[in-house]
Amino acid sequence: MALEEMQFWFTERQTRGYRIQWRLKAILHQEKTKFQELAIVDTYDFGRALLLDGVIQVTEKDHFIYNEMISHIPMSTHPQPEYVLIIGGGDGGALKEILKYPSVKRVDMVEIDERVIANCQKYLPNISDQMTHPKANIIIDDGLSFIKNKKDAYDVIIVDSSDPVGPAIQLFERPFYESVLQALKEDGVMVCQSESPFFYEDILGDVTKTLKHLFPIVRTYLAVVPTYPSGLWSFTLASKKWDPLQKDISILPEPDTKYYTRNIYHSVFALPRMVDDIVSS
Ligand code: SPD
Repeated sequence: MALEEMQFWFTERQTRGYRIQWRLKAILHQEKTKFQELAIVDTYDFGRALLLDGVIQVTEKDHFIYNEMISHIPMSTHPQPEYVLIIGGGDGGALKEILKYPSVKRVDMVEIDERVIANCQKYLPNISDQMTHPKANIIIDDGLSFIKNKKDAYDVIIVDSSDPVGPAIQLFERPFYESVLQALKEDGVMVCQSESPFFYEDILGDVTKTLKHLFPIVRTYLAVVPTYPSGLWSFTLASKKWDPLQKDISILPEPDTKYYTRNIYHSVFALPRMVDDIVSS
């Protein structure tokens, strides 16, 4: 047997015809939780990674790109974000970014699977280390049932979900977005991850259409996340009052980040034609 074949590879299925392979140093932990298959693996090129149902969610090497982009764009769009809700986000990466804003008084983070939190705290401490911050309020609950009872409660809501399969399906559907609308204050801003425009244009298109029915301002932006399929990743921001395209970037804060800067704040909304076609149709 050739040496290459004896090595230890994990295959992540993306579509019926496309898979990504990761060479692993070790599987550090594996369990079936109440909601999903969870694993923490140690990869050769991306460090440790969290997998849910066989899909990479976050890696030590590039987590900062996704977490900064899902957090700083909406946080900088709102002039004074004080009360923030994260739905999902059990690795704690988005929470860590949000806590960089001195205006924040409390961050509620609602994660359905307590095992995600426990394992990220144990195996990915560099990402999850702010979960014990005094302003962080960690709630183990289903995102949809939690948000249904909220009204005019949040300045910013971040939907940091896994792909729309398994427990995250409902976070891509209209009843959930209606509850988000109701839970936001009168000038609130929400953002969700809306998948790869390259592989999942139907998801990005559907999310955009649904949010345009509910919010006066809907903007798509992009980032390059190497560990997600195609690398090109979309986020959809919906706002009741503040339009990121009208923002004066000279007044934006410049938080301590590795990817986000206030100079890219506007540029990420400039869409390639193939993406613009998806969200304009
Ligand atoms: N294909 C994987 C996309 C995962 C996006 N969300 C990850 C959430 C990590 N907090």
